[in-house]
Amino acid sequence: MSVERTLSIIKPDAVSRGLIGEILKRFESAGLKIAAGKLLRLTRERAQSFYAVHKERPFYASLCAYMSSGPIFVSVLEGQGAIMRNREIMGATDPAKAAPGTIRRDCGKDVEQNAVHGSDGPETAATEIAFFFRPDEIFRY
Ligand code: DAT
Ligand code: MG
Repeated sequence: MSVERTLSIIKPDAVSRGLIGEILKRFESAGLKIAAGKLLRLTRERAQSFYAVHKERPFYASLCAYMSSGPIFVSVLEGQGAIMRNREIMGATDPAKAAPGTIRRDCGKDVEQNAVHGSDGPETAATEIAFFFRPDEIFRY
């Protein structure tokens, strides 16, 4: 397995409940390094752009309203197989169906307010990292 980078977002529901530290600790405990990070708030338009792949889905408008409702913490995670490793730590999309010990099971509220986002493959990881970070903002370990 090669060293990969993936984009993580700690979503508004988790930031508002003071869970940034708890979630970053889980990434670090799993051996993922934080190569970049910042707190920001998306405009509605930026949220629509980030989730454009879902624009035909019934939950798209609600998702974009929610993702622009407050600050988010975006980070680049780096490590062996980081993309799938992060998805494992996150758990299934719906917190009620996520495995015990996963971030979504422990920190998510419902299928929309599910605490974290993680890139789902190498191409989306590259696109999503570039959506938030310039190359010089990403640390090279
Ligand atoms: P994931 O975030 O696990 O990659 P996804 O890409 O299918 O899941 O969906 C993106 C986000 O959209 C998800 O984190 C929360 C929201 N979402 C997905 N399915 C939903 C549903 N049935 N109702 C409401 N929001 C949903
Ligand atoms: Mg997805």
